[in-house]
Amino acid sequence: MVRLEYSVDEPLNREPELDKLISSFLTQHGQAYDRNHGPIPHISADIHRVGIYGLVKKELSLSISDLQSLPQHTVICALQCAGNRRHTMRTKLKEVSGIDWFDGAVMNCAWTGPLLVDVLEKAGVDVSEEKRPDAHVAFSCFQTPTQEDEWYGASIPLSRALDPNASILLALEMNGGPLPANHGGPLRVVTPGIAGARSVKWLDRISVQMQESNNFYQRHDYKILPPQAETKEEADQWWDKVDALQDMPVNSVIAIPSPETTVSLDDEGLTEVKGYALPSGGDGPIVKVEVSGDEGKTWTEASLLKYDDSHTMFKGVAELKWAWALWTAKVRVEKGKGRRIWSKATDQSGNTQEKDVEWNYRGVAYNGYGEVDDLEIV
Ligand SMILES: Nc1nc2c(c(=O)[nH]1)N[C@H]1C(S)=C(S)[C@@H](COP(=O)(O)O)O[C@H]1N2
Ligand SMILES: [Mo]
Repeated sequence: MVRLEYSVDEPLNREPELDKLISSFLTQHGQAYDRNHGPIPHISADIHRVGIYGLVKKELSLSISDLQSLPQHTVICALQCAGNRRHTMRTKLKEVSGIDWFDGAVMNCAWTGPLLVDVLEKAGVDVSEEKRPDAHVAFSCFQTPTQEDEWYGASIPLSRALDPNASILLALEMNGGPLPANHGGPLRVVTPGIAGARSVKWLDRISVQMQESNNFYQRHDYKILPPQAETKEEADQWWDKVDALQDMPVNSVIAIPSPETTVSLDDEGLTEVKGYALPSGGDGPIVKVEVSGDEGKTWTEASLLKYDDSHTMFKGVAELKWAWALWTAKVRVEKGKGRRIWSKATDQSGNTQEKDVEWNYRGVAYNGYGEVDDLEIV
């Protein structure tokens, strides 16, 4: 029997303090958020296998050592819950349904394992060219029941899964060590640029199929419903009509200073602001972050911290297009109470944040300006 930690009733969901989160480019285990829809299974890597099924020429059952013997790739990418920043949507716009995430439901890690596309090619995708645009790759974990279903599952379009530039991994390692149980060990999917919900942990099965995963979390959650869906009953009319959320939007967050604190200006009348920024889907990296201490009248360009990988075990191995950018800026803010600072990120493809975004019932994909409120500037 697999040992379980936590329960369906009280799964482990937590996020780190923002100042700790941005203190290193690679998020260490222990500083990363946890998001679970059920208990955490502790699975032995010696006996775990993943099955590749569905529309493939040859079904496969691969052990962890089979996966280790395929070419290994390391990808540095952000993994973010679609509900990150939900608290801001809830407080600035109106009440939403879901865990009250602040701005810390994101981690930036180096993930290592075989590419999904290599494993799919090993099995041989058996879908005709004309059907490929409508096909999906579903990921399933049958280890434990979840709050809303008997299992956990998600899917992504087959076209994305087969794109060698999508860098989708079957991750066996996190930051150079074995994947910890709470982050999906011994095997999870990592879908760079795509909502964390699709990065299925404790992966049991990969299936090529013509329908999306029929798991609750693919079909009835993690979607940006239109604003007229205001109640659970109204939302129920919309789940089937709206596409599943895949790519996450460009975003930025201010980690320092903290809200409701007193901030003193330096000799030049400036204060230091720090945070992180995330590109939209595959449109990274982040190329610019701007910060305003006067509610958008003027903007100061932040410095993006350069990640020096020369002393790390990941030297030169990973491109940074999927990673977050850590940034720092000095901005002018008028002395007084109730001051606020904003941040605005732009990625390589020119996607940039707007001040406000439209409300949605589940409060997912919030990406209005990064904001820290209620500062007292002295
Ligand atoms: N099997 C399984 N995989 C899962 C989940 C889950 O509850 N069960 N949660 C998903 C969600 S919603 C997110 S945001 C990420 C969280 O990954 P983490 O717990 O490593 O932070 O895992 C995803 N994969
Ligand atoms: Mo999530």
